[in-house]
Amino acid sequence: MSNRPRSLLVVVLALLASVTLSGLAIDREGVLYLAREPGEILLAGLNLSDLSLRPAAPTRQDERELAQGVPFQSERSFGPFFSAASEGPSTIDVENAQVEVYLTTGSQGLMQCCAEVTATLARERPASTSVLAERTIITSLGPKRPDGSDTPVVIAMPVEAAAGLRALENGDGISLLVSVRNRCQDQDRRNLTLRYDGQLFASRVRFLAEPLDPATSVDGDDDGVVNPCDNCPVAPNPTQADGDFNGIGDVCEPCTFESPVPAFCTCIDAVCDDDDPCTTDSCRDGEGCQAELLEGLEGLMCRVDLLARQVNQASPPDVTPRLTRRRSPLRRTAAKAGRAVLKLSRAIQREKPSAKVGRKLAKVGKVLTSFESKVDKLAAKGRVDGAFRERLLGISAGALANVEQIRP
Ligand SMILES: [Ca+2]
Ligand SMILES: [Ca+2]
Ligand SMILES: [Ca+2]
Repeated sequence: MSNRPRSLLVVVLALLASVTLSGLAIDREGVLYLAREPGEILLAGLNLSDLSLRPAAPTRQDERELAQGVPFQSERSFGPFFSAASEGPSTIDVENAQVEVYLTTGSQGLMQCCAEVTATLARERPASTSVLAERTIITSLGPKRPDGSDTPVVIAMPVEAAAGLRALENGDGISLLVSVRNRCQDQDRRNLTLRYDGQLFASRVRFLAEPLDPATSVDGDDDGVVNPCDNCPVAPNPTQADGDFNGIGDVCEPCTFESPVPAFCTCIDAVCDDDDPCTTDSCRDGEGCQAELLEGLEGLMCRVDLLARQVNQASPPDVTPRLTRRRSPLRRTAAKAGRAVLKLSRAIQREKPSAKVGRKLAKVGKVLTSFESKVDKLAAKGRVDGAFRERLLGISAGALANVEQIRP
């Protein structure tokens, strides 16, 4: 007998052995290890392969290396790894799969947050391959660690295939394909190795009834970018948009009053201060920083107080030197407004008749109006700067609006 028919016979025998010995039913939580046992050929669908997925941890170490490396922007795959064919009808009724694979680069090939790893789980049937679950994540890959402390790439994925696709008939199997795209901006080719030995580097697929706790996940916000690579690990942002290129994703950028689009900032750690003491500043999700005007008596007191401070602290070029004197008409009128507001608030506090409150209110209005006309006249003579005039009139207008709100 020549060598060739004998080897064919070995394949056929191994094939029969695998079909009859290794059943497969993922109807509960379970693990399938990536493995390659020499001399053993598996059948799944019409696929013959020595790369297998098996319930028992492999007994020997093995690894696959992509000999040609992965060029920039290209994708290369490990596998598929095939399970043995099922021996009868069963259903994959778990909702979650987690692929854990020990991937490393060559000694110089660190891929810092630029390895796009895709895991694809499929049902293999003689006439068709149906995807059961697929997920891509952005992560880092580095060289093998000399002390063996490598950690696996973990890809958690819901099993979203329709019920019909989850049914395994006699002879169906499962496959896993692991693909890596090189997105590293240095554009260097990367050598990649996938290890699977069942012990230190137990590359495997876990089927889970419940997803793992997101808090312990390597991708806490489940957006496909692992925490150390995510420019906003607390909020899903698969595109990693970062409008101002500061390394903080838009969705993590604390809101400010200057944030151009409130949707692209977050209230977490936001410091909202519009530099106006007469507003209440707060941050609202989806709206960003918001300033609410103080209203009524509270607003009036705040604005008249602010007016006096502005005038008292004014210095050239806002006003001419003469207007910085203590007895300047602006300072006197502002002080008068302050006194009028104080009398008004006392009248309100002491619940004086509304006619009396009305008179105090009218007085405040009159003083404010006269303040405005003084500001206008001084500005016309060039003694008050245009921008400073605007500021003072803005505050006064706010105060007059508060007068209207208080009117009994
Ligand atoms: Ca993430
Ligand atoms: Ca994120
Ligand atoms: Ca940013």
